Amino acid sequence: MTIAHAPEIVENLAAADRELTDGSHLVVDALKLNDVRTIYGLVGIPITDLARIAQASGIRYIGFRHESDAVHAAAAAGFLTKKPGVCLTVSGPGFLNGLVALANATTNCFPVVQISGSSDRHIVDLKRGDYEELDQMTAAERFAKAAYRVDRAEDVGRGIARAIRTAVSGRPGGVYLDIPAAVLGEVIDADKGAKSLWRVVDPAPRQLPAPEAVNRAITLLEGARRPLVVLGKGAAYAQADKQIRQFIESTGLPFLPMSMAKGLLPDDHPQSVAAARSLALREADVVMLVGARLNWLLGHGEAPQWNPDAKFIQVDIQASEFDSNQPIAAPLVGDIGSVIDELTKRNHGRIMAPSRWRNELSARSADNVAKMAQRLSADPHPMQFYGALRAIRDVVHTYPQAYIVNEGANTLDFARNVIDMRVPRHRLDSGTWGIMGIGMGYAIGAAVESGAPVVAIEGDSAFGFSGMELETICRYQLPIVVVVFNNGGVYKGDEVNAGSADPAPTVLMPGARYDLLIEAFGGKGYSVTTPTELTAALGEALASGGPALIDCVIDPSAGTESGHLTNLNPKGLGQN
Ligand code: ADP
Ligand code: TZD
Repeated sequence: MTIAHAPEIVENLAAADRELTDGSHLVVDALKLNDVRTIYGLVGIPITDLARIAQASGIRYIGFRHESDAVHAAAAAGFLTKKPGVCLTVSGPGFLNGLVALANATTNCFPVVQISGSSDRHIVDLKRGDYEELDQMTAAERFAKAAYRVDRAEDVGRGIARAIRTAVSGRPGGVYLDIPAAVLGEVIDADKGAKSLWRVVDPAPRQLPAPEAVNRAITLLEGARRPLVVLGKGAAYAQADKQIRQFIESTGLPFLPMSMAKGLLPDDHPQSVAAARSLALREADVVMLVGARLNWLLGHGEAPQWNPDAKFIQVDIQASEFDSNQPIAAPLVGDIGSVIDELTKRNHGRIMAPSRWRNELSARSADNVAKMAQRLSADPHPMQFYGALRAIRDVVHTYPQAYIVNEGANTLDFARNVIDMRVPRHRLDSGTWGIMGIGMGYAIGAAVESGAPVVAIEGDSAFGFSGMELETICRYQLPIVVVVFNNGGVYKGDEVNAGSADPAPTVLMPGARYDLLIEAFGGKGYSVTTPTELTAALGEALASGGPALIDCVIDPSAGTESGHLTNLNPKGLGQN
C-alpha cells in the first residue's frame, strides 16, 4: 500500500535527502579554493564554529590574545608571500581591535583580508541595541582599502573573491569583509553553494609601462651626473629581486635601501650608499624611486635634505602617488618587475653611473663605517644600545635565514643601522606609520609563514603593546626569540617627576624582569647585562629553536627622546 503525502511533506522529505551547507562552511571552502592555508584570529560569537570548520578542513588556525596582533600577523604574511593574509575576528570591539592593524597594513601597502562576524542587521541598522552592535562596514570604509559585506550565503564566494582581488591587485592594502551571523548560519543547498564559489584568476595581473615613459626615464638617468636609486618596501614586496639586482649592477647605479628593503641587495653590497645617506640625498641630481614614497620618511623630497634641483623618476603601481610631494619628471606606472624588465630591455648600455660620483660616495661610506665600528666596539657599563646590537648582529649573521622584527624608538633607529640584512624581505618593522605594537604579531606571522627563526628586537615600551602574545608563541612552540631592550622607559628610564611622587610620563617599572613573563608559559627566559652574556643567551636560544625572551638591561639614561624623531615634537612652551 502506498501512503499518499501532501505535496509540502514530499518536498520536505526531499530536502532532508539533499546535501546542505551553510555560510561558515562556504567561507572555508572559498578560502581553500583560493589557496588560503592559514587564518590568524581570535574566536567568539559568531565565528567560533567557522574557526573549527577551517581547522577541520586542513587550514591552519592560529589563535591570538588580541585581534590587533592577529591582523598584524596576517599583514606580515601578506608582505612576505605577496598573497593576502587572512584574519578572523568577532563583531564590535573585536572588529575594532583589528581595525588599527588593518589600517596600518593599508598604510604600508600590505595585502590582508580581515573577516569579521557581525550582529543582526535589522537590529544594528535601527540601533536597537545588540550584543557587540556596530555598523562595522561603515567604520572600516574609512580605514581600509575597501570594505564589503556578504548578505546572503550564496554570495560568500563572490565576497571572498572580491576581497582577495582588491587586497592584492594594484596598490596592495587591507580589505574588510563583513559577514553577519545570520549569513554564517544560513543553510543552503550544497550543490548550489559549491557552484557559487570561484577561484580568482591571476589576482595581481602584470602592468607594463608605456615605451615612451620608459625612454623618458632612461634619458634622464643617462644624462645624470649624480644618479641615485631609492629602493622601498614596495620593491621588496614585488619579488623582482633578480631583475632589480641585475639592473643595479649592470648600470653601476648607487642605491639606498629603505628600512624594509634592506637585504633586497645585501647591505654590504659595494653600490649600497646606506652609510652615505645624507651625502647621497643632498647631492643626487637624478633620483629613481622604486616602490618608495616621498613621504616623511624621505623628508618629502625637500631641501636642504635633498638637492633642490633634483629630478625624480618614480616607479609605482599607483599613478596618483606621483607628484604627491615633488614634481615627478619621469613617472613609470606599472608593477616593479615589469618596469625593471622594460628598463633593462630598452637601456642598451646607455645608463652608466659616473665613477667620480661612485667614488665620492664610497669614500664617505668608508669614513662612516669606520666611525660606526668605533662606536660598536666601545663596551660601556651599564650596557648601551650599540654594545647590545653588536652582539645581536654577530650572532644573527650565523643565521642568514633569520627574520628580524624591530620596533621602539632608539631601539628601532639604532638596530636599523647596525643589523645589516643579506636576504630580501627578512626585516619587518614599525613601517610607514611608525607604529608600536607590531612586534609579536609580525614575529608570529613570519615564523608561521616561513618556519625560520625570528629575532624580535623590541624597546621595552614597544614590547608592552603585544607582550601577551608570548603565550601564543609558547602555545604554538614558534622559533621566536624576543630581545627586550630594557632601559626602564619610553625612550629612556631616568626622567624624574618634579611635581609629585608619581612616575614621570616616560618612566616604566625600574628593574622589570620581562624574562619572567615567558617562563609563565614554559618558554625560556634570560636576563643579561653585558654583550658577552647577550651573545651567549641569543646563541643558545636560537640553537634551541624554541620560544625565548632575553631581558637585556640597558643603561636607563641611554637613548634620546623620540629617538631620531626628536624634531617632530612640538616646541611650544614645554620643558624639552
Ligand atoms: P618605503 O616606506 O620603504 O619607502 P613605501 O611604503 O613608502 O616604501 O612605498 C611603497 C610603494 O610601493 C607604494 O607607493 C606602493 O604603491 C608601491 N608598490 C607596492 N607594490 C608594488 C608593485 N608590485 N609594483 C609597483 N609598486 C608597488
Ligand atoms: N602608540 C603607538 C601605537 N605608536 C607610537 N609610535 C607611540 C604610541 C609613541 N611611541 C613612539 O613613537 S616610540 C614609543 C612610543 C610609545 C616607545 C619608545 O620606547 P621603547 O624604545 O622603550 O619602545 P626605546 O628604544 O627605549 O626608545
